[in-house]
Amino acid sequence: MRQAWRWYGPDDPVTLDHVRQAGASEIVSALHQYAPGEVWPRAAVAQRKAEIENTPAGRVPLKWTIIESIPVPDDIQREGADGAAIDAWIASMEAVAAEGIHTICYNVMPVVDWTRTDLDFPVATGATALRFDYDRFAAFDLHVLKRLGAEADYDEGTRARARKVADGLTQSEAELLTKNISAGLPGATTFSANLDAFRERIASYRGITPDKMRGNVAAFLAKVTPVADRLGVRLTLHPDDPPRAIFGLPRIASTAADYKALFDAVPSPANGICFCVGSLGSRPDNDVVAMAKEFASRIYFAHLRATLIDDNGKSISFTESDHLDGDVNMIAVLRALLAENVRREDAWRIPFRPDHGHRMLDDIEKVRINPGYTGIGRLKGLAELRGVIRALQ
Ligand code: CS2
Ligand code: MN
Repeated sequence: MRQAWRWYGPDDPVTLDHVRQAGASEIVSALHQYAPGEVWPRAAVAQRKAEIENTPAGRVPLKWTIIESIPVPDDIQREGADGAAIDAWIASMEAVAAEGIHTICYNVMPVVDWTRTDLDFPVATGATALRFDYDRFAAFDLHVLKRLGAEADYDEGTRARARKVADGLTQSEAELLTKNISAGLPGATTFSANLDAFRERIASYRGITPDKMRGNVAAFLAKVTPVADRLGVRLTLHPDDPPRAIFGLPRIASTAADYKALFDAVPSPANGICFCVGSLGSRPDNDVVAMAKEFASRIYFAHLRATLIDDNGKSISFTESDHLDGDVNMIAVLRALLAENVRREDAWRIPFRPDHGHRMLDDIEKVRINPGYTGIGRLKGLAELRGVIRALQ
C-alpha cells in the first residue's frame, strides 16, 4: 500500500525530512490559507507542490498526491448545489487536477468538523492521547454553550453526570474545553471565533434534517462528479467524527447505510470514501471490517488509526489507542484493503496515512505540536502498520 503523511505546509513542526525518516513517500496537504468557498489559485497549488517536490540533492523524493480537504461551504450543505459556492469548489478541483493531483478528500460535518473534548489525555504509558468524553461534551453543550433545546438530546443519566462535570470545572478548564470543541482542530475546515458565532452557526442549520442535507450533498456530488470524471479525479468523503449527530446538527456520513445512500444516489466511480478506521470505529454498531469489504472498490484513500471505546465498547466516549490495539481488527481491515489493491492498476492502489498518533517521547515537552499530528506517535503507528502489511503480503 502507498504510504502517505499529512503535512500542513512549511509551518508544520514536522518537517519533510521527518516524513522521509518515517518512511512515507506521498504527501497529503491542503491550502489551509483559503476560507471555505474561496477558489484555490493554480499558482498557489503549484507553489505548495514545489515546496513538497523540489527534492534536495540526495534526499528521497516526496510526491503530493492527495488533497485533504477542499472545504464544502455551509451554503452547499444547507441549501444545495446552486450558486457560486459550487463553481468555486469545482474551480479549486480543476486547479489541483491541473497540477497533477487526482485524489481529493472532503467532509460534510457542519459547524464543528472533527471533535474532541481532551487533546492531552494521559494514557497508561505516560503518553497523551486525544479523547472524546461524552459527559464532558454534554457538560459543554448544556452548561457552557447552553444550546437551546439541548436537554432533549441527552438522557437523564447523562444530564446528571454532565451537571457534575460542569460544577467541577474551573474557569480555565471551561475555557479549554470550549476552545477544544469550538475553535477547530488541526485540518478542520470550519471553526467559530467565539461562542456567539458558534451558536449562530448552529442555529443556521435549524430545520436542516439529515435527509435534507443528504439531498443537498447528493446534488453537490451530481454536479461535481462529472467534472471529476473528466479530470480523472476521485473524491473521497471522510466519515463524521464522532460518527453521530452532535449539537443537534445533521450528520450523514456516519454509517454503512449513510454511505450506501450517497453511492446509490450518485453512482459515478468518482464518488468515493476516505476510509477512516478511527472515525468509523468509534461507533460500536459500525462493523468496520465489513464496511471495508462492502465499499472496497470506492476506497481511494485510507486513514488508519484506532480507538478504544469506554466500558468495553458500551459507551459513546472513546480514547485514541495505539494503531493495532483498538476495538477494530486492524489486521482484518488491512487484509481487505490489500485484497482490493491487487485488483487495481498501480496508479490507483490505495494510499493510507497513519491518521493520528500519541504525544510521546520528545513531543511531550514540545511547545508547538498539532494535536493528533505529532511526528513520533505517527511514525510509530506507520511503522506498526507497515510491518503488518509486509507480513500479510
Ligand atoms: C481528522 C481530521 O480523522 C481525521 O483524519 O484528523 O483532520 C479529518 O481528516 C478531517 O476533518 C476530514 O477531512
Ligand atoms: Mn481520519
